[in-house]
Amino acid sequence: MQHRTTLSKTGLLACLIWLAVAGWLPAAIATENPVDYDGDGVISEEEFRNYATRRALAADRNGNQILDDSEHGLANGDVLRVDRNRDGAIQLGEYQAFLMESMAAADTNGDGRLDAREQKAAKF
Ligand SMILES: [Ca+2]
Ligand SMILES: [Ca+2]
Ligand SMILES: [Ca+2]
Repeated sequence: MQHRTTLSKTGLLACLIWLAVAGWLPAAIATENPVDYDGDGVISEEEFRNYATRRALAADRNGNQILDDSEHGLANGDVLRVDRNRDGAIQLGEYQAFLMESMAAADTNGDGRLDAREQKAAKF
């Protein structure tokens, strides 16, 4: 019995450490809803813009302000659409605009915010 208690305490501790190490660091990306920053269940345009900025910056792993094929992960057809200035490169601003488009598309009632129903429909 004594042994069992020790084991479960160790297990709990290991679990907590795992959460701290594996769960805490990527929490900004891996939380249930990384877009709804204030947690009120609605994604405002500002929250989505912040999210788009963070996504673009995080994607630019070499920090050259341009997203190459390995960084943006877009299909060829999408690259042509997202590359608005047709310079063959995806600038961070172009990627943000692309993400903002996905919000506009998800905002089916056009009120500039994504409510729970719209988030669910768009799988945000
Ligand atoms: Ca919110
Ligand atoms: Ca880059
Ligand atoms: Ca471009």
